[in-house]
Amino acid sequence: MTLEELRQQIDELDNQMLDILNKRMEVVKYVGELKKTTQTVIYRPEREKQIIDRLAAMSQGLLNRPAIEAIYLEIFAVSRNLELPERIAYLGPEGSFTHQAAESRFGAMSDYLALPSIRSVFESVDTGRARFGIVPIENNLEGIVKETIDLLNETDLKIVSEIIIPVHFTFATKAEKLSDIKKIYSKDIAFGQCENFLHEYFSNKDEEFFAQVDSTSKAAKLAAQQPDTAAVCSHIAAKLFDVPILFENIQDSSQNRTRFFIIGKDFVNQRSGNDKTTIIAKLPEDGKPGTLVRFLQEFESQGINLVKIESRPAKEGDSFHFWFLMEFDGYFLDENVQNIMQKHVSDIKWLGSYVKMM
Ligand code: PRE
Repeated sequence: MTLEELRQQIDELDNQMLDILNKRMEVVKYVGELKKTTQTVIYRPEREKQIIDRLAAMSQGLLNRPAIEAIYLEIFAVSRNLELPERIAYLGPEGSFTHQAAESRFGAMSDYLALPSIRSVFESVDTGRARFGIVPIENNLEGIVKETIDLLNETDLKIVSEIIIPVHFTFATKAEKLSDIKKIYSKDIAFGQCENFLHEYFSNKDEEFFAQVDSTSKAAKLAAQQPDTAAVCSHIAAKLFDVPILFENIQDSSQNRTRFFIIGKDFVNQRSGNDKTTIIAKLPEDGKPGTLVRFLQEFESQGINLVKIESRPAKEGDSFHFWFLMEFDGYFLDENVQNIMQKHVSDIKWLGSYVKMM
């Protein structure tokens, strides 16, 4: 077959696809109208995951799960915008990993708001300036993001969903040769996570050669303005600021992943059957040893799989009081989860139950 003939086939298939997509959007519009009359929330992460799971399982062609996911997340983003345009706030600047996480879930079409701090993302959702906010919660090498946990404690916002993305760093520069580079910009954490690469190529450089800036996207912006410098930054930042990528995946560990929360106001997910719940527990300080152990044992006796526990200082008074962020498998209305939540009504703050992404 000739290229012309193959392209003709593609055109015919595209016509059919457009027709089907338009039909899908007609149905989505009705869903939107129905939701408006019943005042139901537009974004349903558990339903989106269910659709992707089903299609990935039945796909018999060349499209694998990541490909299906990439295509469908864009379709869902268009659908949601058709139902009701919703603004998404994220911890900026543009090109940050949080931006990458936001785009991975809300697609290229959404209305985004890049904000300078985690607190400002919480505030924008709380005041209704944005419907959802994206904030980092933990990195598997660096640990928990304390500011996010503290704000979940302080505010009444809920966790809508989690996003887990692999953290890949790139080395981007406008310089022709490595020997032309006078300075490398990046964030402290990024330098730390790419030590082996930097040591291999730039071991003879002094400390000033490695210039710390606030974010990896700022690093990319500076490297775009100064051709004799380089940036250790995200792929999305290098692309955004048009800095040629010289090396991809320069991080020490290929297991490097960051988990983000999508936060929302007055949001309750429906049960998906594969859920995780996050709570804050403030146990009464009765001075007797074993309060925490007894609390944890209740999870075991209810058959609940506890997956995370992080302690945070209560910052009250002058003694060492702590509260805990805890995560476990299950939905908040499951009977065994309710057994614990009812018993500890005044000790537990429920932060959300949402579909598990890993
Ligand atoms: C739809 C769109 C947005 C939701 O996040 C989930 C699914 C879709 O496009 O399939 C439709 C819809 O609004 C819904 O099923 O509730």
